[in-house]
Amino acid sequence: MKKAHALAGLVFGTTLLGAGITNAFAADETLRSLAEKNGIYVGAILNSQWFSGGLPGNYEQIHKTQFNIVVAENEMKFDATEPQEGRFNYGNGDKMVKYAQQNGMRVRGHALAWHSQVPGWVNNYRNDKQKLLKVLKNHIQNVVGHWKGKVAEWDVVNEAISNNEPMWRSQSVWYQGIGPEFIDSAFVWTHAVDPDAELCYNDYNLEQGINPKAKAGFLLEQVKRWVKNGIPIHCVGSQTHVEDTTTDKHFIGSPDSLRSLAKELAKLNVKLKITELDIGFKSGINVSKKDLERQGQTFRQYLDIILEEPNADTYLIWGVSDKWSWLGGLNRQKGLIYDDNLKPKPAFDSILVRLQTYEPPKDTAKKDTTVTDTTKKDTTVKDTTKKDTAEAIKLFANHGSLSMHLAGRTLFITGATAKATKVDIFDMQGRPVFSTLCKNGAAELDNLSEGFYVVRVKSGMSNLIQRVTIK
Ligand code: 9MR
Repeated sequence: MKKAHALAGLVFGTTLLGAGITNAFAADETLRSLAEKNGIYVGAILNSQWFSGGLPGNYEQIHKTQFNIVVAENEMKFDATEPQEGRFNYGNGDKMVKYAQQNGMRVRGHALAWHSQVPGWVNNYRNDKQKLLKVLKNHIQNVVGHWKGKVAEWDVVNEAISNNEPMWRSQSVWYQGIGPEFIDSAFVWTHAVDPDAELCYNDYNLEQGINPKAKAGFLLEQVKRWVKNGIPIHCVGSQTHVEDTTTDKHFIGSPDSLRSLAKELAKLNVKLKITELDIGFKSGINVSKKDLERQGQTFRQYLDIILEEPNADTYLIWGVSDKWSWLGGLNRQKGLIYDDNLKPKPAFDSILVRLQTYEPPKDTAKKDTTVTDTTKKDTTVKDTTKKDTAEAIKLFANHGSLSMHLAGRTLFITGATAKATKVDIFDMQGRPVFSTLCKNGAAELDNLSEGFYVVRVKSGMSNLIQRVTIK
């Protein structure tokens, strides 16, 4: 279309505004602003490289713009915080807590009692139950005490169930030396130090069904027992490290299975959180655009659990960019939502669009993440994130004054700063439908069938997203 036509159309388009565009969304939305609108937390770890300043500047900018919850990849683990007996090292953890406070983010603590990343000196006490009890208690008292009021939730116990059989993980130093009651004790000690913190049991392969032979089925029985016995457990963290498609029966899981776990936990007043999500492909295979779109749909299906289940509030991804991901060690690749160059992948779009299009059922109130008391009368959890959030978003979202108007099937764009403006159309599930470059202020949407869509217009650093009705 020639420029003169585009301008004429713009006036026309403006007069028709309202016929096509549903003003359901504000411009310049991020995962973070939309997460807050939906009353949930959406986050990603800070990769270990961040702590030593080894990441490009846009990594941090993306992180604080898009996410409202953070966890350290390795820096709050036992070996990092108590490398030598009784000598605590909080440097890296403090750095992350400061970053979170400055950017109005919630902090997750990971992890207190875990069989892995335990320093050698602990293993020396493998056969001394009394000493191991003292070691674990002292660790919890110091670490949780140090970050009391700053770390909003803890993975108190991580991966205590064996991988494929429904039983305790017998190789754990804590299990071997103390017995399964190390779990009960760890929760009680943590709660005693910080009664306001939300306390989780965290594990993987929990998306594989809740029958007694599956890991989640075994866990569910334990959670019932803990709740009955008054053990202060408030949440189950499902790590959700899954493979895009797999034929290995040990790894076949589904969002539906995880949803059924959420529903069972709701009966016990316990939350479900997705804490370490990645959806990898096998290493070495060629990953096509179609594969990445399917991956996006799986990300969206797991997000639906968090949006729709009243006792689910957190969607945390185990990394930002495929370039810095632990997945290679598992023979998987490309499991995150930004590519190696920190460009958003189709999975990012699926999540963004789903956060925009989700409408809670009419009779349900918006989720309130400020109230997280789920089990005990005395465990109300304070929310430390909300107040700075709006400010942080304003600070870091660098957007222009783009606007769009739809007239019939022509989309008119004003305020674009870059030479070419990219227009992406998604369906209401976040599936990409159509993309085009708009060079003269207008784009034709002739090929779309009637219905609701989400349009994203990108011009340089500016980003505008709106829902449209094509008639
Ligand atoms: O991403 C972490 C990686 O850098 C470490 O080398 C690894 C060591 O165990 O731990 C990774 O994080 C794990 C998390 O702490 C617990 N769940 C599984 C995660 C991926 O292995």
